[in-house]
Parts: sequence; C-alpha cells; structure tokens
Amino acid sequence: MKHEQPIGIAVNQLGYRSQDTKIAVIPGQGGRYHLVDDQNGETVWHGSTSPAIVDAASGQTVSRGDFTGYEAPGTYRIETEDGQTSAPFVIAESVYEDAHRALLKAFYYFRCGMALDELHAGPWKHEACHLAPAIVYGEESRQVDAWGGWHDAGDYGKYVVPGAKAVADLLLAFELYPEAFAQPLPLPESDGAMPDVLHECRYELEWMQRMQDEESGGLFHKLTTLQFPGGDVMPEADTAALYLSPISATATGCYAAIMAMSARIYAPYDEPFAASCLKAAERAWAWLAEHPDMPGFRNPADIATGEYGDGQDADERYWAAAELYRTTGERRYHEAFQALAKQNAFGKYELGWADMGGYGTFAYLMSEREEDPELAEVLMRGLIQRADELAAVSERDGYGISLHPDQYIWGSNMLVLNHAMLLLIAGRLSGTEDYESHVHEHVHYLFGANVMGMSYVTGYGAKPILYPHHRPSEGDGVKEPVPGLVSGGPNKGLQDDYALKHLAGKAPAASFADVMESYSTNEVTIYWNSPAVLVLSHFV
Ligand code: G3I
Ligand code: 9MR
Ligand code: ZN
Repeated sequence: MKHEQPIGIAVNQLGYRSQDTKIAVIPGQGGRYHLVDDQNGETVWHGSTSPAIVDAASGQTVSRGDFTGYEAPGTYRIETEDGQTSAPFVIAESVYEDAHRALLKAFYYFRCGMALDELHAGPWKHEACHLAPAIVYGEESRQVDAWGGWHDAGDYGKYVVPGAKAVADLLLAFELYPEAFAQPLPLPESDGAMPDVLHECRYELEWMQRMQDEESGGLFHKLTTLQFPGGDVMPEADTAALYLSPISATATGCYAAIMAMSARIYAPYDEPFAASCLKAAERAWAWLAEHPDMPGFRNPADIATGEYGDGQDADERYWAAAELYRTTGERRYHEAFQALAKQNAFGKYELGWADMGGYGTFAYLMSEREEDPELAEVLMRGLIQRADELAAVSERDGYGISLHPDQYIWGSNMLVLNHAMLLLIAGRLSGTEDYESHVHEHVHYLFGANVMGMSYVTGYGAKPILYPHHRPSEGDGVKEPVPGLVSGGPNKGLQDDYALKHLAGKAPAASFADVMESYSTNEVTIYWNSPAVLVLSHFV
C-alpha cells in the first residue's frame, strides 16, 4: 500500500513546451526562486513568485513562480531561497507526442472480445474475453450477440452512454486537429488509408450498433455481468453470464447523436459504414419520437454493476437533434433542436456522461448551415460566458485550474479535462487566444502540477500513479500498470472503503490515494482518457 510523499514544488513532469505558460507551484510564502540547469547547477533565470495565497481546494499556502519567459530547451529544476528543489523537468519544442499516442492507444487496451497480441499490447497482452451472447434482462429466452467494444473502466462492463461520450471526444479531436492523428499507432487494423483514431472508434461504434434492439430501435442501456468480478480477474477469466439491461432514452439519445456524427466523419473513408451509421441514427431518433416520456434508467434489482443513471434525457435528445441536423440538413431535426434549445432544464455546455448538452451546442455551432443565426448567437454567447467563468476560477486557483472545491467529485479529472476542452473550443470558435494559458495549466495539473505532486496518467511523468483500479493491471502479473490511463483523481465524497478509512478530513484536492482499492479516486475509464486525447491534440 502506497501513500503520498510530502509534496514539494509542483511542476508538469512531462516538461513544458518552449512557448507555453510555465508556472511552478511553490509551497509556502514564496519569494525569489531560480531556474537551475539540472546538469551543471547554474542558475539560468530567476524571478520572484506571486504573493502567496491560500489555495481553496487544498487549504495549502502556495505561491506561483511564472517562468514563461524562459524558452531555451534543456533540463532544469526550480530552487527557492528557503531550500526547496523541484524534480527535474525539460523545456523542449515538443513534450506531449508520446503521451498523446499513449492516451489514444489506451483504447486498444480497453478492447473487449478480441485477443490483444504481443505485437500491439507488449507485456499487457491477453486472450479474448466476453464472447458469449448476452441474455436480454427480463426475457431470459432471448439472447443478443453484442461482442466487441471497449470495457468501460477498471471493470468489464460496457455501457452505451459513457461509450458515446468517449467516442464523441475522440471524433471531435479528429475533426478539430486531424494533423494530430497523422501517425499510425499502430493498430491491428492500421491500413495507411483511414487514420487509426477512426479505426479505434469504429471498434466501439460497431459494438454500439449491436446494442440497438432490432425489434424497436432503442438502445439497451448496458451489457454487464450481474455483479462485478474480483479485483484481479483478467477479462478472459470473467465468464459469468452477460446481461443486457433494459432500453433507456439516454442511451438511445446519445447513440442517435454519435451515429449521426460518425455518418459525417466516416463518409470520406468508408461509405458503407457511414451509411449504416446514418440509418442507425435515424432509427434511434424514431424510437425517441415514439417515447417522449421515459423514466430515467435504474439498475434492475439484481444487477449491481455501474448504473449511469440519469433522469434527464432532454440533453441527449438535444445533442442527437444537433448532430442529425448537422449531418443531414433536414428541417425536422432543426426544428427539434430549436424546440429543445428553448428548454432550461438542462445545461447547454456540459460534457459529462450524464449531461451531454455541450456536444449538441458544439455540433450546432460547428455546423455551417446558419439557418438560425439568432440561436447560434445566443449559444455562442453562452459558451463564451462559461469559458470566462472557468477562466476566472482558474485565475484564483493555486494550481491554475477551474475547479471549485466542491467539484472534486468522483472523476474530478474528467471535469479538469472537460473544462480544458471547453476553453479550447470556445477559443477556437470565437477566435481568441485568451484561454490558452489556462488550458496549459489544466494540462500541467494532469501531469503533476497538482496537490498530490503526481502525474495522474499511468506510465507518464517522474511520479505517475502506479496502482490504478484496473483489473487487468492488477491481474496480469506485469509490474507496471497498462500505460496511458487517466486516473479519476481526487474525490472528497469518500465513496469507497479505503477512502472512508484513510482520506477522511483531507482537503478536496488532496482526497486521492494511489491504491487499487480506492475505486472512487483511482479508477480509470474510457471517458476520462478521451477528453485528455482531445486536449493534448492541441499540443502535438
Ligand atoms: O452531481 C453531483 C453533484 O451535484 C454533487 O455536488 C456531488 C457531491 O458528491 O455529487 C455529484 O454526483 C456524483 C456523480 O458521480 C457526478 O458525476 C456522485 O456523487 C457520484 O457517486 C457519481 O459517481 C459515479 C460513479 O460511477 C458511481 O455511480 C461516477 O461519476 C462514474 O464515473 C462512475 O462510473 C463507474 C461505473 O459506475 C462503473 N464502471 C467504472 C466507472 C468509474 O468509476
Ligand atoms: O470495481 C468496481 C468499479 O469498477 C466501480 O466503479 C465501483 C463502483 O460501482 O465498484 C467496484 O467494485 C467494488 C464493489 O462496488 C464493491 N466491492 C468491491 C468492488 C471492488 O473490487
Ligand atoms: Zn471483455
């Protein structure tokens, strides 16, 4: 069992790109500090920190040393006059290439239903898993073969809603930054024609298509065993019966959205697949129209796996309408979008698995159809307002990020990355660079400039997390965890036994433990990786 080390000067452990914002977070009152060449100990630059502040999320007194002005490549450390020294870090032209590839490659490691071979998985290879057809819950004699897709997380469940968020981030990343995906990963499917990010997403999208009920067009909410398997069970050893949980409107809504988005993005590469996506989206939309008032999904009494419950499906419908409109230009989808946009019951700028309105807003704003400039204007203004709010919180935060203390919840790193994503897209759509430095600090936080002094990505940084809640990493007999996985991060909610016992009383941003047992702080998921891929795409 591992505990945090005493925390020193926090830096981005991957290093800093020459032109980026560079801020070291220094415990204590601050004062003069030096940037020292790590090889020869010579001071290359010195400065004075900002006045110390009490960081609301950690309760620590910290000051900030801004050495953005120093750009020369090399390996350095920060030293203060009261004797503190940071870990060494680089300044270089590029620092994120390997991490970006690993964050994307992680999706291959999450694959279900095929053997991961040594050529592509190295020591983390394993046999094929979860190939048995699934029993339709409540119709025990009916089975559906929904093999494939990605495992959700440290468990082996496959859930439509978080899968849609993950694919949305990856496809958006590709739409916004195609050049970031020019190199092969490689994957078994790499063909030099279609970028690997699209191959990887297709693996999940084809699974989702198997999750669409042939009879009604609605989406089974999830495919899981009844209970979670033990913490070190490899996927191929998890052979309990698989069940399809009942159809939900949230799953069907975000499926319609992601399929419509895919129809557009895959069209230049694979016309038949794109056509199958559009057909799937239209069928799901028809189901939604026939089911205007669905109760939110709840786990059936004897299914204990992840619920992804969500009583609000208007945001998923809003996203679906936006994507269907953007892809087809059909008036009926535009009208549906206009009507849903009038509702105030859901957020238009949220990018989580429960609240997906932000994807609808992005799709509408990125569409070139311009049929309702007034609505586009309102949505754009709201986006800028949200970005300004996030920037203002970041300005006051000791570590330069946009989370309020009460936002250190389960998967807080997703919020960090979603916010960075929103800042990037708001900047891009409004043509301002005002948010850029805040985005840098969110990335620096992920890779070590945080209260724990840890990189929250396995395998990356001088002090990366080592014991994620991830069954293959626990069960495979390989010392190092599967690389490129984003940990959930600090969660003040104390929602597992380890956290209850060991983290009570800690500040929100310090409510984290790099131990396997702590699934509510240190699990990994596809939808915590996906916004990291998008954000890093901006930097490669
Ligand atoms: O939204 C409320 C917020 O209003 C409130 O202030 C805050 C205070 O605690 O809680 C917020 O809700 C939290 C919610 O996540 C936010 O998304 C809940 O407390 C918290 O319990 C909930 O956690 C979810 C967790 O499952 C338990 O249901 C995580 O988001 C979700 O990522 C996680 O997903 C699990 C799957 O079930 C199974 N597979 C692994 C996966 C990752 O751990
Ligand atoms: O491993 C499970 C993890 O993927 C989930 O996020 C988490 C919450 O639903 O539950 C974990 O499983 C734990 C179960 O809920 C309680 N017993 C211990 C399990 C961890 O091995
Ligand atoms: Zn599997």
